[in-house]
Amino acid sequence: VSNFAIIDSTLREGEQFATAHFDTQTKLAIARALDDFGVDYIEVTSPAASEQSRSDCEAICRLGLRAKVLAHIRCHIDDARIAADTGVDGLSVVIGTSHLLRTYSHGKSMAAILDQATQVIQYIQSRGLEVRFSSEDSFRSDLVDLMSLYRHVDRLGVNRVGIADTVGCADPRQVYDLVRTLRGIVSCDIETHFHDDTGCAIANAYAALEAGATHIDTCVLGIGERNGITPLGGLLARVYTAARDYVTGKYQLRQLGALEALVAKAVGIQVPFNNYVTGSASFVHKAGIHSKAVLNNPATYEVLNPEDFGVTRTVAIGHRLTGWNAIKARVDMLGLASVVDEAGCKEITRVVKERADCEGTLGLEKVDELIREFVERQQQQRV
Ligand code: HCA
Ligand code: CU
Repeated sequence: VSNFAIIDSTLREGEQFATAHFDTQTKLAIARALDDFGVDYIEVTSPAASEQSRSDCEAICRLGLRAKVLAHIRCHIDDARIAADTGVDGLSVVIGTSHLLRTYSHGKSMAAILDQATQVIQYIQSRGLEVRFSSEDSFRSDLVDLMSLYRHVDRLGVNRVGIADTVGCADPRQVYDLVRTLRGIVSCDIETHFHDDTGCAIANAYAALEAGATHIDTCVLGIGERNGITPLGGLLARVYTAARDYVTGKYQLRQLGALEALVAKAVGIQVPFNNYVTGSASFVHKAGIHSKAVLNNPATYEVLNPEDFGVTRTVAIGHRLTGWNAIKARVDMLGLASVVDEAGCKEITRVVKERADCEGTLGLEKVDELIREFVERQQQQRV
């Protein structure tokens, strides 16, 4: 899993998110932030979608980013012509292949899809651009039809084929099997795209990497159609556990929080409390047993090092599950180690638990106050 490229689709799939509407300045800001973060590709909305989409695509290309810019298009020659003139590095072509989409969406047979794909791919190649060919709803498409289509486009010399779980129905085992099968059929790169309707978007992306996928689609915060796709931060957290040096070496992980804040603001949402890495609760340790161990060695209850991602851990101490080791760490932090011994810490812990039992969780200031009151009482007794 330690050699793959990220195709971030916040400016394409993400634009399909319920509350998204990016103006030009916002698109440019997001594109720059993605580039600074280090994603390999930035995918943008089809320039054929609207006049503004077309000129915004050109503006993004003019930024001269290190990341390659891809325009997402329907498998249609008119869309390809418009997109090829914008200055993008490549085109991501997609067409629905499942029976449902062929019947209720575009109405084309597999033979007609093959013809159309050939025309569009050859046109894009004649323009000297990178080309990816992907099928929508891959997991509900006929396997034999799908594989013969991919074999055909691979022979045409596409740079990548893509598989998409458009409806979020696939599980990691199915993903592994499909990508493995495809790996044996095409020689080009393999891109994958996973929706999160049933909570498998990160696990599926990871399974795809294990099976030989080379490119993964993400969106910042996982935004996209319905409840979105594989989140950029969550995917990197997952891969980090297996290939830390690769992930920390390639991506500016410390910028994740700022990148997410930018996108959250642009679409008018809050970063969820349980968001991977950057959620408000993601590095809060609470139970006394956990706190003690984390204070001794954070690896006991942390599989991600928050410092690598530019976030900090908190050991919550003002509650009834607290422990004296956690209180002692606070005492030390306040520079009171020489005046509060172990017995003192245990006494303060008893008071914190008693207060929390009747008042609920105590803020850090309240805990500090209880520590200082204890110190004062002790000093008075000495006088
Ligand atoms: C879409 C559908 C898509 C395409 C994915 C791809 C999907 O909104 O056009 O191009 O690989 O989920 O199938 O996002
Ligand atoms: Cu999608």
